[in-house]
Amino acid sequence: MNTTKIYGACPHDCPDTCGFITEVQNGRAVKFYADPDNNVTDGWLCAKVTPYLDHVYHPGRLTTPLRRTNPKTEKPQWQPISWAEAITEIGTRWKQIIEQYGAEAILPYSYSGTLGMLNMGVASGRFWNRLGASQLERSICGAAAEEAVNLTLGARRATPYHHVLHSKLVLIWGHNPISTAPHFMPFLRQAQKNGTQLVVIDPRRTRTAKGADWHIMPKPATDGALALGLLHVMVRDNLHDEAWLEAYTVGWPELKKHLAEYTPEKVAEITGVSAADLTKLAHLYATTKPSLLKFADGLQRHPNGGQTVRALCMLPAVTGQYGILGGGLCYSTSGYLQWDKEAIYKWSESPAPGRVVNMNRLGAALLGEIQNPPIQSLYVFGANPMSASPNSALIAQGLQRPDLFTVVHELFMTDTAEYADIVLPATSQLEQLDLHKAYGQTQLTLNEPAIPPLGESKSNWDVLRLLAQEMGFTESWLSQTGEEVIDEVLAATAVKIPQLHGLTVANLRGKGAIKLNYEPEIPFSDAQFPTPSGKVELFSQTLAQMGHDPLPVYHPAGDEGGVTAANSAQFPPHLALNLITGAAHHFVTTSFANQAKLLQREGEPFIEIHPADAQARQIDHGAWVWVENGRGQVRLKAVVTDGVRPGVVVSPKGRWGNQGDGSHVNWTTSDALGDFAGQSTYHTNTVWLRKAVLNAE
Ligand SMILES: Nc1nc2c(c(=O)[nH]1)N[C@H]1C(S)=C(S)[C@@H](COP(=O)(O)OP(=O)(O)OC[C@H]3O[C@@H](n4cnc5c(=O)[nH]c(N)nc54)[C@H](O)[C@@H]3O)O[C@H]1N2
Ligand SMILES: Nc1nc2c(c(=O)[nH]1)N[C@H]1C(S)=C(S)[C@@H](COP(=O)(O)OP(=O)(O)OC[C@H]3O[C@@H](n4cnc5c(=O)[nH]c(N)nc54)[C@H](O)[C@@H]3O)O[C@H]1N2
Ligand code: SF4
Ligand SMILES: [Mo]
Repeated sequence: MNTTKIYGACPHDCPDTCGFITEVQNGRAVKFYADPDNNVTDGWLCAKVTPYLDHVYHPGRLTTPLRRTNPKTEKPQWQPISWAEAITEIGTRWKQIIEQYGAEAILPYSYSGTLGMLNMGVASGRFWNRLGASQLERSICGAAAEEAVNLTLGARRATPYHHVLHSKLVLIWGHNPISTAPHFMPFLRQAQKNGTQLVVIDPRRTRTAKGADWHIMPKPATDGALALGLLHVMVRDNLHDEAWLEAYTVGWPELKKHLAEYTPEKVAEITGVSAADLTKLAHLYATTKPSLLKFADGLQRHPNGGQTVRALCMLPAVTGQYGILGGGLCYSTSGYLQWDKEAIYKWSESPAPGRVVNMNRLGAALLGEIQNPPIQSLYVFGANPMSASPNSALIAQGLQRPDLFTVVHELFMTDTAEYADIVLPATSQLEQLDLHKAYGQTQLTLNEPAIPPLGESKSNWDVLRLLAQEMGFTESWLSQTGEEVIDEVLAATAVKIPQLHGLTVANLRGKGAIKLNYEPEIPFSDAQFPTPSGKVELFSQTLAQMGHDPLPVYHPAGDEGGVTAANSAQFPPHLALNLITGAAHHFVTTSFANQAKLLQREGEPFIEIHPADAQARQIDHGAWVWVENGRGQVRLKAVVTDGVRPGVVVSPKGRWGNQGDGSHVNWTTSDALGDFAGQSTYHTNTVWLRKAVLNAE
């Protein structure tokens, strides 16, 4: 039988952006595996994506548009409808809403279901801008860190994974790459075999921490103080690189003065890390060169996350480690290639930008925080806010509004889709064209459709083209094919990034990933920092102008936990715990948490609790517990372990309520915003635990 091999790219929210190959016979994918020639993927895919055909051919795939036939307060009932009916109905409702309230009453809500340039980037820009819809502040993930790194270094550039082979010390800070950036690990393990030391800083003994030489467990959200304490010791003990600081930074005198207050004793009190350990780590980091600092976004999902990341970025500067092979910072490569904004968004041909709605405040926004006009329609694609966004109870309440017209474009009947008026079936990555850059490496990978769309499913871009036509928009950039869009964006971006010159969909076909080489390969080894001063900004005038402290400061993070006078007896302060809900090993946020084999491997929804905390609440290992606060509750199975620090409990994100008993960890998480960029603050989450009666309540 005829077999074709099609190259693709993993679209999920992961820095690795692996290349893969699908073998197709008679329009059906029969084999799926890593591209052996891709130097990041290196012949293997992670546990989540290896069984991808189970995802693509999952029996729960949506195959036709659906219209809801009962109230949104009830279990949904659906009637299959044609695409023509669905599009007409959406267009009719939107025209009425625009006439009565204006286009800002429509809110598109998308995030990282796919990271493709076409189906995420262009699909969340062009059509919505032309419509004049509300703008979504996309701050659920790493907005504060991005801003902190950009303001300090001028751009997000990162050492290639393999440079860790040159590091003598690796400091992984609030990051769990075994689960979240798996292709970094073989390089790290090789380095460790060659003698590189690994220090992990995380309140949880993660899979990554288990392989460390030294695991430090600070109190959550105190890392800013920890970093400032390390810097204090370095300066006190004259381990800093004065010459480097003078040549390549601004604000060193101010920072030096500011560090005086972060004494080891005070920092020990704040962080729970002893003064002796703090001093030891400061000496280790400052004297073992090159040393690589690696963090991602989990660390900064706290109210003080922006300033925390600022403080961390000072470490390589104070020790003169930026620009050194095997040293510096490995955060994100996103700054190397930014698509031409006009080609993506078409602002110059659209009405003035609509008002901005912070995605972390979805529930509150739907319930009246956003007025003039109120949100009357929500269009969700590539996101699952009922499971992934914070404070689920409020989102559920908002989505139940009878006057809200909700459209959800999805592959599956997610918790969010269950609140839709209209559900539209989406293609999977094997059925759609897209182009992928990465945030952990610098390859560019074309994803070619390997198989025809399942059922009547359509890609994000194809649906938006239909909607543009329905709304009467005649601009050619709203009717272009995916291939035409990608070619246009490539050509427009090549003007500034010559590495893209001449690239088109046609000539990327059949090639897999191509590596884009940026100069210099060691980030900042040319000592060019694209900040306003051209230097590392220890002191940031820009931050001062934005009303922030221009020096990295530590402020304690707090969460009222929704505790009110009415329920305060139920939630006594001395029994409060901080719940951290980081990445699950077998899901990407909520993607894959409906796949039987992966669910089985992840096990029952659990919460890790320290033996002392378990004992104080009479919770036995394996018991079901209610985890609750004033926002909501979730039932989880207790895992009693010293793998979390006392006072901290851990339960991974990602579960769907409709696969279990209705709730999940985000029923407890806070929708308060962080210090920078409207950042989410999931991990500052005060909860209380109590035994669930008879293990079955
Ligand atoms: N398997 C898998 N991979 C993923 C994802 C997934 O869901 N599953 N999600 C993807 C996405 S969307 C992202 S943004 C990245 C995130 O990548 P990471 O940042 O590596 O992942 P997280 O688990 O969110 O957070 C990392 C660690 O931060 C720790 N942490 C939380 N608060 C603090 C703190 O105050 N101090 C310190 N020191 N540590 C703290 C947590 O315990 C956790 O172990 O991963 C991506 N990759
Ligand atoms: N408690 C807690 N919650 C968190 C976090 C945390 O650390 N703790 N992390 C947050 C972070 S870092 C992130 S990035 C967010 C991610 O939040 P979301 O972007 O909402 O991510 P997912 O939950 O993976 O939902 C993506 C959805 O898009 C769908 N999808 C995939 N591909 C396509 C497509 O091509 N078209 C369409 N129409 N749909 C598609 C998938 O089926 C899936 O249901 O979650 C956040 N949620
Ligand atoms: S989720 Fe990450 S590691 Fe897994 S296949 Fe996709 S890009 Fe690779
Ligand atoms: Mo994320």
